[in-house]
Amino acid sequence: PEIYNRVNNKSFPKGFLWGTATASYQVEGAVNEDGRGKSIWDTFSHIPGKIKNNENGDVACDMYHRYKEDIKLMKEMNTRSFRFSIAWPRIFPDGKGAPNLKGIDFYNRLTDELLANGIQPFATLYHWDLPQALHDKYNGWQSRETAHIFGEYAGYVANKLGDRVKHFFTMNEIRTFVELGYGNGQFAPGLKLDKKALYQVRHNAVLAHGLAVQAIRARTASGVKVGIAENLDVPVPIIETPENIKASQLAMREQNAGYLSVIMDGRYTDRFLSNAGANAPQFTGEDLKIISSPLDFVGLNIYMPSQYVEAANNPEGYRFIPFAKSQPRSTSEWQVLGPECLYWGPKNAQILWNAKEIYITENGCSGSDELTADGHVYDTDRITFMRNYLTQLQRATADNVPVKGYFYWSMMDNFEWASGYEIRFGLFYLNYKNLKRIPKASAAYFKTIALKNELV
Ligand code: GBH
Repeated sequence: PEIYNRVNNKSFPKGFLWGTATASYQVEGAVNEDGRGKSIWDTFSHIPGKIKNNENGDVACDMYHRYKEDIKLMKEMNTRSFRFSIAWPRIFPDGKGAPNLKGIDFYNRLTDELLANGIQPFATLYHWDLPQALHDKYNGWQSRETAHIFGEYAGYVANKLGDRVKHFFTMNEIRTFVELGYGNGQFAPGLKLDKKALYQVRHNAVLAHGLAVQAIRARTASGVKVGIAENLDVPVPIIETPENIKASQLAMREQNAGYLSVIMDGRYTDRFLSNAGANAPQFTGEDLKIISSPLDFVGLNIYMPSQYVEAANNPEGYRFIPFAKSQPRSTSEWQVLGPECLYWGPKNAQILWNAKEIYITENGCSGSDELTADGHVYDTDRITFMRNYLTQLQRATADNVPVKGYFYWSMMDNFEWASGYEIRFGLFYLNYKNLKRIPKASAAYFKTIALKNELV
């Protein structure tokens, strides 16, 4: 009977927010305009061999100049929210000190244009473009000083935009920029730190998040909401028995111990600290209070199950099950497909952390996306992906999990970090020769869902 209800109730809650997401370095371009400083991604992407085909974000989608046209496309697609990020080096070219007013002016214009078109702005303060000056002077996230400077920057921006932007995310995916930027060197700044130094970077980054939450609250009027957009590892119960569901919850807390768990729980788990041993970060009780400053909402970036999991008679209480070789995948090497993560991620976030307001801040897949001679992109794979994943999200909302909105990643194809422009996630196809935006078949699909507020 439960399954019968599930397939027949297709609607999302009233007021559910449909939107798309982007990030500054991936879409803006205009890297030398209006006083923007350099970020670690400008440096990194210009080092030969770091990025597929040695591409970079110098021009990207040129959204810096084309945002009005893009906002029209968002509106036509029936999306009523847009998640973008603010480039720290546009605001503070050296990371701190005197603000660059032309930088803040760009985000003022972007915000005003969104609101004039009935689209709610959701602003992320850090999507990985750390000012190069802070890397040079303080070793970036290796120092606590950077965490404090981030707090000041976040407070400044929220103060300037908070009369119109009502939702701020401190950071996007701490896990990703720390592990890939400072652990395996695939992302900027390209470091491979030893274990101890890496634990300290993780800690400094979550501390920076907490300091930003406090600064935003101190410098905005009530009505401004603060959260984070974190890359949640979602262990999915292989079979949905009560024992396996319990195991998925134990596993989820541990898999996110250095990130969302410490932010939501205000403590590192015993297992996290014992695994770290002598490499554990230096921190104080006061740090933990700052890190766990209460949030108004939680943003979850969910693309895949981290693993499948089952209950086990071992000290952990769970065991991971490896993906089958033939598990469906996208064109991104890392992306295994398993739609149930869009149910279990928010569901277990509600159970573990009592989350009262959840947004899916990113979800999407990359595809082969070929432009036909007559100008179409028939991305049937992406439509199938969305239908499967959104079915699980709808199931979560029907189960009273407080998911308030969904942002597809991404509004358009863009600079996919170390994969350059080869990997495409967009609802709009980017023709990089002339920068034209071409709606894919999935854009029409999303438009229908957003209009009806139900699965189609
Ligand atoms: C998001 O990360 C980002 O927020 C966004 O900027 C990006 O464009 C989008 O996804 C699509 O990738 O190479 O095996 O070490 C998604 C989570 C985490 C996926 C890091 C890729 C690298 C795995 N990402 N992961 S691996």
